[in-house]
Amino acid sequence: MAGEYRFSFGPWNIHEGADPFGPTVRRGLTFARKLKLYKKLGFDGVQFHDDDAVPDMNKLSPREIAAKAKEVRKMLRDEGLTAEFVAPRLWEDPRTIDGAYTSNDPEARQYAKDRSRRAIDIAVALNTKLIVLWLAREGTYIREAKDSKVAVDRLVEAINDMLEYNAGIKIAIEPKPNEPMDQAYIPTTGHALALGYLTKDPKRVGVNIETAHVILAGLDPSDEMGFALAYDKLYTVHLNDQNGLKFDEDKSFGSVNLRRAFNQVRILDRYDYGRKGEFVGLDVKAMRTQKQDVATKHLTNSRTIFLRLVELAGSLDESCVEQLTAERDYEELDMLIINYLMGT
Ligand code: 3MF
Ligand code: MG
Repeated sequence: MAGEYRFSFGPWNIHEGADPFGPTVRRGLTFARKLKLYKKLGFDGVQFHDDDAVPDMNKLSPREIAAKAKEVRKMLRDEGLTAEFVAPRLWEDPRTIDGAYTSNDPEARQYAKDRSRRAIDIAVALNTKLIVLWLAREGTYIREAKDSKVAVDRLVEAINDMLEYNAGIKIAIEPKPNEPMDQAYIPTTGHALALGYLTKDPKRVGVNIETAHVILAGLDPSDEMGFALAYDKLYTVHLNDQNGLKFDEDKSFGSVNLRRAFNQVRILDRYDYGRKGEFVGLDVKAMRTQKQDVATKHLTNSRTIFLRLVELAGSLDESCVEQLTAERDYEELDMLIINYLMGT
């Protein structure tokens, strides 16, 4: 299926380079300027946080929010772009310092539910059915601060509220084991899918698997993808790369471990990921050292590496793989793959 893939990224992937220890190092681009870059860079889909589409949405009424989002839909149409998903940004508000859906404060939980409904309104206006939930602050810094059983009940309650609010939406949970929290409640694909099965409509709850988040959990991204594919629950992906157990790096796809990237592409391609309209989503950041006029290379590089790996996955001598597998000569299989990726 090489060449049939459609790619997406979020406007936050073109960024100014601030990190926790230093200020911005590049000029910011307006959302409209960013949109103009998508097609040029080879991308058809736009991932949204709710307030990427409608800035300052907490100051607006539901009707005003929907009207603003419709303007964005027109901007997308003018550029020939599609909205892939909308994610409620629940982690920046003073009310959600100690969690949104799992906060100990009932007012904070209510805010999170209301804000999620507004994110759904925005998705409707942008003509997408997919909602992504990155559960950023749903966890703890210390174990005693929350009750982990109650936290899961509350997550189910919040997801049910969204599923009931709109019967057409699908929810992709984006698991991550830590950061910003010390321990997150939904750290892996298995947790996310199991959570989905506690809701009123498990048919509509799946996952967004991000490479770096899986690595932070000490797991293998292609195996996590296989797990979700077996459940028919891989609604989208956030491809990137990660150099070991540290903060979430969002490096270009395949830039740290080419073989690990190859195996992700191989499983996606083998099971026709994308055929039901799924996007190949990226969640990558340019290095802080990158200068202004070349600060989109992380996007084009990731896309190029993905497509190149699709070709490689497609022309791997599978009969050789099968034979070595049957013989259980995994040392030789190891060498076959390494030679293949080295182009020798
Ligand atoms: C954090 C992330 C997030 C989510 C995004 C969409 C800022 O580690 O990966 O990116 O992907 O909020 O859900
Ligand atoms: Mg992500």
